[in-house]
Amino acid sequence: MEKSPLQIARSSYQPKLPGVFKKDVLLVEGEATQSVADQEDIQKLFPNTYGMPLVTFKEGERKEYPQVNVGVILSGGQAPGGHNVISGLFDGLKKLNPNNRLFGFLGGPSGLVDHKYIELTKDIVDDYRNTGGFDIIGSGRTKLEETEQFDKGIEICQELGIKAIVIIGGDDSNTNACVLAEYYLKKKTGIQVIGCPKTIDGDLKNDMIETSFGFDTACKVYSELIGNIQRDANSAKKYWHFIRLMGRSASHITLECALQSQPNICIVSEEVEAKNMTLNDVVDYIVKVVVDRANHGLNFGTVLIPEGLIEFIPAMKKLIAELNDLLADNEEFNALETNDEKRQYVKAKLTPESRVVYSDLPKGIARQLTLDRDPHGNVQVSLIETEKLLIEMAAKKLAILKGEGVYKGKFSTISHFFGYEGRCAIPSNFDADYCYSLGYTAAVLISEGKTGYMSSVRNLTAPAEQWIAGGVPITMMMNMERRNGKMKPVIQKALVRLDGAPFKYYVAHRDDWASYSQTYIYPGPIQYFGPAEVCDLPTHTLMLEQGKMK
Ligand code: FBP
Repeated sequence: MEKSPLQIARSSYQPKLPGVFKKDVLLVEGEATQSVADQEDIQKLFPNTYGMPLVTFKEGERKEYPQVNVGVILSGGQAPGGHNVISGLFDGLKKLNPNNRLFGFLGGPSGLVDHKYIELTKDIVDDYRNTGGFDIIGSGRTKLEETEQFDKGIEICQELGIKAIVIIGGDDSNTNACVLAEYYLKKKTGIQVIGCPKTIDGDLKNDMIETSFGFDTACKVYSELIGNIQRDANSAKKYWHFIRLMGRSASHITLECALQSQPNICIVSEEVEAKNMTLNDVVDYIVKVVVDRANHGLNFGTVLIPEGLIEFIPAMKKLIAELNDLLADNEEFNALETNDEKRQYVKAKLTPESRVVYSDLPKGIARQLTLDRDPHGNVQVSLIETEKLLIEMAAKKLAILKGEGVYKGKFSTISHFFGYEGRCAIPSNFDADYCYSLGYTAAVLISEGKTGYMSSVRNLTAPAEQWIAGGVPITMMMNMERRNGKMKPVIQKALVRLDGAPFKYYVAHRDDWASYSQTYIYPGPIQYFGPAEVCDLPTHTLMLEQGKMK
């Protein structure tokens, strides 16, 4: 494998671990837990893994851990740091018992079902330390939900002597991890399942999981790009840049990038929903800022748009929910050949309210809403070009205002979508350390016989030495939600909280950022070598949430 000079230098970076792992550890059980909501339903569905205690570690005596073979799966979209979870897991397993072995299932959860795997040896792991991407074993979005799939998993685990599986994934994949853990306990297979919180989206978080890995690096990459665009905009003074950012539903990425770069406009989907705003209201806000700036001679600016926006506009949300139910396994619809036939079919089946909304959308956007769902039943929002829709609508309104003499500026636009650019970036120091710690913690949880837990590392705005490692029962994060037309137990998604410090900080500053005063920040590229205050900083979101930024 050919390597860049940075990759060579970076491969010798030794990620930091929570201080407790410098010594031998003792597992400490805390209080029994319950699910965030729908306790009765979740307990019924998970009789063996419900209510387990939180666990942490403290210094203990040296113990002999029995030899274990472990399998690891990377699941869902790439997020910077996945390779470090694997290297932390590998090093943790070897430290606890040098005869421990690690197998990687190839191409995501399907590797477990189809029995595709490799043994991850030191040579292989060493090649991927501190690198971005999931290419060490590949990833995939196969949903593990059928008992036949679980049974195929048992077969391969028995063949390879695997005693535990680590699933590195987002909320849906960790929901699957929990279902798998429950099934393996029920069947007394002795196979443990541990989850690790991954997703650039930042929406897998709660009191025990302060952030998902990859969020830090991805936001830093996008913020660098936004900063560069802002500097260009401020130099040329001729374009409005509409920048859509990944993040599926929650607006954490968009908000974090706004905190880092201070754009003129940032739309937060959760606020749009809470204020019951229509698409027109969102466009009116954009138009107001464009006109104000134009009145001060500034015909340029930046607008950040979360990719999930469309799903948060109440009327659109209702439409999408109807489409989700209508299109789930709908062979009749799938058999239709032309876009026009599909459009007519959908229109005939929608409620009158949603039919109006659907019919009013530009055809391209309406079609994007009926494209294939992902295996978890979600609309693939990354395919919906909301930034172009907003540009089109804003341009129309501005033309009217121009006709009325209210607006005299120029509205030249450029659209961008940042998502894939950041998902495989070389992990920042924060993600490199956090991921390595998550993997290492997973190894200890396995050796301590735990199953149905998510690896947890907390106190993340303190130096790594003071991070708190432990495990959280996955059932604790669950509630019941409607998916593919049925009620299902799933990990509750963490949306941007409007009473949270990051959003409040944004609200306190947004008028200033929107105005003619120059407030752009240019964050620059991630730094891997240099002073800690430049290289090791966590996200603004975490710092604001933990009172480390005012
Ligand atoms: P995960 O939830 O699996 O981490 O994926 C996140 C994400 O990057 C979203 O931000 C985006 O909407 C989606 O994946 C894109 O999916 P795909 O990789 O299948 O194009």
